Amino acid sequence: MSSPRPTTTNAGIPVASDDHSLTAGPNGPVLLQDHYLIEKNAQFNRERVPERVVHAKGGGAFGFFEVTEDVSQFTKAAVFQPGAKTETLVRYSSVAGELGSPDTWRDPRGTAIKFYTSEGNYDLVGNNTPVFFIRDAIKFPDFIRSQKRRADNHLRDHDMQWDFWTQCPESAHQVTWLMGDRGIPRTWRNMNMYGSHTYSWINAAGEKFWVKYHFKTDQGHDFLTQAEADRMAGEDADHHIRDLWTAIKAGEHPSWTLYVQVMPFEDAADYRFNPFDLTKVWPHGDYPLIKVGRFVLNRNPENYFAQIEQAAFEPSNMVPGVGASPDKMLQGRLFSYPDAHRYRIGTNYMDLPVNRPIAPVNSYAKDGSMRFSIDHDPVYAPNSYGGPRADAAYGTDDSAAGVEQEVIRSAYRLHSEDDDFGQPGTLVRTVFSDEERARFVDNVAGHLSKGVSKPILEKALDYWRSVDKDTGDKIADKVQG
Ligand code: HDE
Repeated sequence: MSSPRPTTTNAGIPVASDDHSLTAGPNGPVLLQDHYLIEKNAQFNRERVPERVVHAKGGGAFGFFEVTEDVSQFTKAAVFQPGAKTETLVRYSSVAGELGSPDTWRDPRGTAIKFYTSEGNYDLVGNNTPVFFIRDAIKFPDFIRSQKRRADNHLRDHDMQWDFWTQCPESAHQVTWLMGDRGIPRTWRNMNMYGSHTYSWINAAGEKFWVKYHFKTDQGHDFLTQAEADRMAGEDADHHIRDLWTAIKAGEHPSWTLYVQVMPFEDAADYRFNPFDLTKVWPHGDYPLIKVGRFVLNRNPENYFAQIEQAAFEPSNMVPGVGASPDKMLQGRLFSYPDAHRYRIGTNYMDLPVNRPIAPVNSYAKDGSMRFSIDHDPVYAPNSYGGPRADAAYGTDDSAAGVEQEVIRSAYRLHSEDDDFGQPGTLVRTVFSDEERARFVDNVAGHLSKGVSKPILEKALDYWRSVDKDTGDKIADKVQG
């Protein structure tokens, strides 16, 4: 019986069978002539692209962002103008684990957002915590290697993790978050998203501000205890992917409220903390949260590979009205992400449907492997044939103003209250509840009790006593008792 919709080869040619290869007689050898068999298996061998070197395991969904307030005095970006509604994609991820690793390992969670704006794609590639482990991009490969696997036995190793952390005391703030309740969110719906870095905003009059983004979960914060997470790792390693997918499918659309902290441009020079140091927050008492709008997820991907695995986020995608800052981590990331995508997905990754902007692309890029777009003449600039022209009006957004002129390798200039242990100490003493502090002590002690050598353990106990003497002593009692 003829099929109304026959299977075809990739060239669209109908094929005879998906069950039997072409052989010389029923028991005979397979013929090289069966090019469909070859195409099918060759394609299969090439189904994977390299997994992300960090943030490999994740999931995501589409939705929209709607501006409910008026922040036009701070930025001219179309995506943040009153009433603007923009299509979005978000990808959540854990950091250290590979593609198949359990969603519930203790780890920060990536919260990568793509806004398909009328002025081009705006990517805000953040985490579920407002700070990070290090403050200079040159340490990033070392940091990540200490969190992933050893060279000899291919195992993750707590000794290696604490060795790095204790020698980089700027990690204390993020490690405190990590060992607290936020280290294992119950679901992705139950966590906040942060831009983490300081960015600049530019308004229509050309005035600049420093800004930090906070997306507060409307579902409420919730977490898994270490014991719950350990059990879940065995029962359902895909717990977070499943939760988001199932909620959206059932019509429960999770949402977040976006707030920003805005610092007047001139405040940066003398603020009590270095405002560009990614290991620090700006206390809300100094710079209160200003509401901007609502972020909603309402559509599951149709194809995980095409829309999530091949999604390419890059902090360098900033639209007019948004700019960089002198944060050394952000500066490093402006290079790293497009570089990762060119290697991992291919030169023309921006042509893929999930990465393609809704705004017209008038770039002079052309050719390269797997070019989908049909490029037209003129192929060079400047030209006399009506090709696109760069516009100096957009130049004001580029400067990470505040840059010092001298070319040096140095630590940040310290502001009056800058140190590594002050903010994590405040977090433990005044933000954590008594119950969270008790769980925190258990989490750290549990972590330090697995495979950490004596000298590194001593360093780790000093580290925690520097964060908070009493908490450090309690951790020491648990580990040594
Ligand atoms: Fe990333 N990071 N990162 N990172 N990161 C990647 O990009 C990197 C950092 C974050 O869902 C990689 O496509 C450097 C901070 C998220 O697709 C890579 C530095 C924050 C994701 C990379 C950092 C992040 C990544 C891996 C130090 C939060 C997943 C493959 C300067 C504020 C995005 C890839 C997604 C992914 C580099 C630090 C968040 C290698 C060099 C800080 C959410 O390019």
